[in-house]
Amino acid sequence: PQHTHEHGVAVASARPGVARPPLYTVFLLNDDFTPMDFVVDVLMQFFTMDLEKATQVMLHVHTRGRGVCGVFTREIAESKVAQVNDYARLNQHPLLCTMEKS
Ligand code: TYC
Repeated sequence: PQHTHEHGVAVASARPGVARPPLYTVFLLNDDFTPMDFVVDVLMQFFTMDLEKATQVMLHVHTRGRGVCGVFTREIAESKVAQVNDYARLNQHPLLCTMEKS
């Protein structure tokens, strides 16, 4: 298939028939109750962001309503969504994590 070179140039794959899997974007949704530091912790723990990036994404979600946590294959995205929502509920916060096909 088409393959994207590291410099963004589209090149022909050396392995025809090897398809890239569909990708899914994982989002966090804003709410009025989940503490900001809990959201930052979630972004650092489940999406391997550093403190600065996690704070940036949390503030984006807080002001814009939702924000991107990352882009993954379906199984990984489903696992991230389930883990984050379970962890939020365990801590009695209404924080919601969702996914959409990219
Ligand atoms: N709006 C929340 C507050 O003011 C913070 C927050 C940010 C909640 C991001 C959820 O995904 C979220 N405490």
